[in-house]
Amino acid sequence: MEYKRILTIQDISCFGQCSLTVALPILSAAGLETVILPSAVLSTHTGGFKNFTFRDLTDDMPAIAAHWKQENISFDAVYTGYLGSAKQINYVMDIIKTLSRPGAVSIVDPAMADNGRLYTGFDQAFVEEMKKLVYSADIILPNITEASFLTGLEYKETYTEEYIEALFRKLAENGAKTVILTGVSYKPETTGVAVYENGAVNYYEHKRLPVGSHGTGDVYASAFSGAYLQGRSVFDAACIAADYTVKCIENTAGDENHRYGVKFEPVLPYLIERIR
Ligand code: PXL
Repeated sequence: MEYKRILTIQDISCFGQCSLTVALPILSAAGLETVILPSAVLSTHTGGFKNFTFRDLTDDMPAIAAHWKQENISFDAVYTGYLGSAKQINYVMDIIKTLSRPGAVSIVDPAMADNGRLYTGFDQAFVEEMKKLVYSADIILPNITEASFLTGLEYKETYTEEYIEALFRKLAENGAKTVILTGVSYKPETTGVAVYENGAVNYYEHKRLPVGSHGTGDVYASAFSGAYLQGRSVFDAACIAADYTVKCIENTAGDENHRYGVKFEPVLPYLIERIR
């Protein structure tokens, strides 16, 4: 396998098994040299914890990027997740533009919303900036809530294929290239992903576990990025990431004290085996 270097930009939630504490181990396990740029440092993630601390690192970004430029540090891929401020998104776009190697890929998870609502701390101004990053990226991984905020189409909890196709059409009209839409479910017992590539939509359906777990979007996007950068097709990487995420949820289900994240670490050998 080729040794590639990926930069991932997202927050450090010190406790809570999401964002960088998930992305760094998963990308490393995938065999990639993983460079991190923390967008913010929080004591915990914002889903279900009260009184979390939040240090925005927006103002550190230009100097970090300038130093990397001076050192001729560049990347085969940039993968972004939860970002700390609307202003930061311009810096992130500049980093992608100036520090990417020729042929590098940009992967954007617009981690800002779920279940029909924006995460605590985000507003419409943030969504407007996120649109610029999303529509300039090579591959995006929104969930249905994020796709509805990005397109302005109504959020629907139950829907048919027409709604999903309308989301893809609008995303593509606005400039999206390849889209992996997560959490697409037409039946109560299954869920899955819909992959839009070169104008065609393909589905990967798998069982739905009856527990909602935090951080699974980050597990999914990280596993996808690892598999894709190791040469899998977009669709294969989307399937591998889905199977790994299901295994992580299964490995956590039943532990009522562990609802803040998934126990993804013991299942890493499965992911490594699938990627190899
Ligand atoms: O998993 C997405 C995520 C990442 N980082 C922080 C979050 C969330 C989701 O709520 O709060 C800080």
